[in-house]
Amino acid sequence: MKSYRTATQWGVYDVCVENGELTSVSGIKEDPDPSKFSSSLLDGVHHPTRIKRPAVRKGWLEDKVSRARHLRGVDDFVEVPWDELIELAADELTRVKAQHGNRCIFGGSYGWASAGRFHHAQSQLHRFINFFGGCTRAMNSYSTAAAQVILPHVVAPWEEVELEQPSWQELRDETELFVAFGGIPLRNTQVAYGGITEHNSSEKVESLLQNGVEFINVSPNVADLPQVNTNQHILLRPNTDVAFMLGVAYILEVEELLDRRFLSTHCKGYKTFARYLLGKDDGIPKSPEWASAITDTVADEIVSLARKMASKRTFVSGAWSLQRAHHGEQPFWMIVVLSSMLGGIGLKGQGFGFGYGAEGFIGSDYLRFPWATLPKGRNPEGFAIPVARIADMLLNPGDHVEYDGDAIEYPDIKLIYWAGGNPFHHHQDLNRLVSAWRRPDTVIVNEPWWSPIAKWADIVFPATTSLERQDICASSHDNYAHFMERALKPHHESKSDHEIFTLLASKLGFGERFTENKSELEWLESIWQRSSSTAKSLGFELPSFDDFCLAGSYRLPDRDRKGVWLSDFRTDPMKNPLKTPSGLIEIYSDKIAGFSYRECPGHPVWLPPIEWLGAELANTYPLHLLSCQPATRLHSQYDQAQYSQDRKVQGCEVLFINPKTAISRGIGDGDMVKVFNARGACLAGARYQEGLRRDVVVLPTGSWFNPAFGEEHSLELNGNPNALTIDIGTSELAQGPSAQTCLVEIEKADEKEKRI
Ligand SMILES: Nc1nc2c(c(=O)[nH]1)N[C@H]1C(S)=C(S)[C@@H](COP(=O)(O)OP(=O)(O)OC[C@H]3O[C@@H](n4cnc5c(=O)[nH]c(N)nc54)[C@H](O)[C@@H]3O)O[C@H]1N2
Ligand SMILES: Nc1nc2c(c(=O)[nH]1)N[C@H]1C(S)=C(S)[C@@H](COP(=O)(O)OP(=O)(O)OC[C@H]3O[C@@H](n4cnc5c(=O)[nH]c(N)nc54)[C@H](O)[C@@H]3O)O[C@H]1N2
Ligand SMILES: [Mo]
Repeated sequence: MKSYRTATQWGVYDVCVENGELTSVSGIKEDPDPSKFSSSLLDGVHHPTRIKRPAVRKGWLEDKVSRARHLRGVDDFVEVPWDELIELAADELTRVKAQHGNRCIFGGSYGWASAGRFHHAQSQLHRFINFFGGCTRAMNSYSTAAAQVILPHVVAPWEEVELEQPSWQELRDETELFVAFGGIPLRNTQVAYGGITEHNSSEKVESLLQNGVEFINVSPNVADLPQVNTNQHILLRPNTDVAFMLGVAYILEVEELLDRRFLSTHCKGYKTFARYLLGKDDGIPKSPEWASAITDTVADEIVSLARKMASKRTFVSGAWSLQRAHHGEQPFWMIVVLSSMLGGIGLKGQGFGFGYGAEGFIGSDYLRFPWATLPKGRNPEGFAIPVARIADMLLNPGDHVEYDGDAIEYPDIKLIYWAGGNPFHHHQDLNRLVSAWRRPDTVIVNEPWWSPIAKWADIVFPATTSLERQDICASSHDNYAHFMERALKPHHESKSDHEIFTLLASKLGFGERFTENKSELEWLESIWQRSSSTAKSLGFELPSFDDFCLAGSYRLPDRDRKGVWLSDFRTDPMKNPLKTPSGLIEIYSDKIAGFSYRECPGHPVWLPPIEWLGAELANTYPLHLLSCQPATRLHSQYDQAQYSQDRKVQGCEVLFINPKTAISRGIGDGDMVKVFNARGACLAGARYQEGLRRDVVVLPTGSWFNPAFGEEHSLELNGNPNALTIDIGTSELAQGPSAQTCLVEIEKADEKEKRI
């Protein structure tokens, strides 16, 4: 038996291996609270769903003209030797490039893949494809697309907000009142992009509670902050946070509880916004009564919360999910405006922040060290679409999409290459994606498992998992770097993404440019060397690469944080302007107003989403579906493993439902239900949950997409919420995903449906 160190995006683990099989997975001593689903590796890595050999879809191989595209997703695969499939893929890439140009290759390949700086699947793909002449890429993330576009206009670049916003320590010591829109769902802090060493978010929230910080959870679900008392929850309708905040802002304005000085010295456009707030032009004062009718909360509670917020050192946070909804730019903009009215921005423990409870690194105060990455070169095409507009692009070549002041023309995609992401997990309205996905001539995918993205491909290269290769885990928001050891032999004939692209690059004549003649270990060493030079320039030394490998882990120096985020700006906004056009907080943005967007005017506004509980459609589909992140896995990864499967109902994802809502439909705890709307339907297993609004149901994401008979508009059998969600952009500004804007109805599933 031998022990190896490995790292995942849900923690660092020591794994034991006996006779080529994993026998145990244990959290390392530095981690006080390892992820609950760490055991997934045990049976997940060598699961029967692993891809053993290169494979090609039958219809694609046999029908050279139409490629039997209508069978993509339901067809059989045949195994083909590596050299043959590499040749087929290289020939197809060459054909598409020659006939249609590189822009007709989509290499967006969004997704989380695995931890490790060298074997990062997208980086490997992008390096390969850049040398090949480039491709159409995707910009921004499903996580925070709307935030990434709105916040730089209003206050600061997203990276700055994410990494510089107040730390848990500061909030613990200085905050009196913490108002959390969307709560602080600790299940999500099990993971962090690129890796996480010390899971300590629950400890941190506990320390705030111990220190007497008062929390208010404004969310449709008490489970988003279960630590606090009943009277500290305000259960509002989903997607109505802006109306709620406007009601609060109205009281601040009319009761003169706002910091007019801060608004005039540090912000631009409050006067215009105040006209809207008071209803000067539209005749609708955004009063607590007005807000109460929209949000279905009590007007008096809005009034008293406003007074309390003005009288205490208040911090306002927003969960990322708030902006993953139609008009998702607005709640984040409004949080900045509300905090500006309170006037505490740049003071200790006050102001605003986002995503406390989104990932484990949020609120940490580690040194933000820019670790070196795999050099990816330049995309000669230099062209990208907003990430969540993929189905639109595939369906409407030649059309234009508005995005942040530009009109982007959709290319006519002929070939998709995906490595390290799963659009049949992450995209909305999967029935629509199915139609779109069948348009290109060819889909090539590198994947370890026969997960949905592999099943929906034509050419499938079996990829290794991180346990089958060596790597460095080092994330710019973690306080450690780890050497990831190779614990297992590659599964059957699988190869790392790097080896796959090396074979392709060699076939296409640029193998040496791609590999620089470096071995895996030499690449790791070069990443370490470049990081060492950066460390030197910042005044500290990394150990030698050999010493690092020997030790297994390296802890970065502590951060010497000077001052509070935005305190310089607060002290002197002229000397220390923000990176916004005016250098001030933009409550009104001339630039955004200049775009003349219907769905994103010049200051934050309440715009009813296309679907919500106040819409007429709620008469037909009376429940708001929230599809939060799963507690039992990372997205769709290791859904096949026992840990995730054991927490399902008859193999279906659990749908959380208020007992009263369930009983009124004759649904018992543990019953199978059908969730449906005009876009689709899926099965799920009902679980009663007190403390959830009666008109809201929650179905976590990540069940492997499994439409009955693989057909469009059929019943999805595993409980994937994206069979139901809507595929529209947040607005013309950011074009982010609107997953949280979705009405449905549910009924008890009949016996026939359960048997499919
Ligand atoms: N309804 C709804 N939908 C959502 C969301 C929501 O809130 N609601 N959230 C959205 C968000 S925030 C996100 S970030 C996305 C996440 O969506 P994704 O990041 O696309 O989901 P993952 O399941 O992590 O996909 C990773 C894929 O990479 C594969 N993989 C792992 N390691 C390797 C490797 O080394 N090489 C290769 N080639 N492949 C590998 C895995 O098997 C898996 O298929 O989902 C989005 N979708
Ligand atoms: N275990 C685990 N953790 C994860 C992930 C995972 O797959 N598994 N994925 C990671 C990723 S990629 C991301 S981007 C983050 C996402 O982090 P978040 O976006 O914060 O996560 P969600 O779970 O989608 O939503 C958090 C809560 O917001 C509430 N909410 C939803 N809509 C509304 C609304 O309109 N108003 C209000 N007030 N509240 C609302 C829901 O009740 C939900 O529980 O999570 C990360 N963490
Ligand atoms: Mo995300």
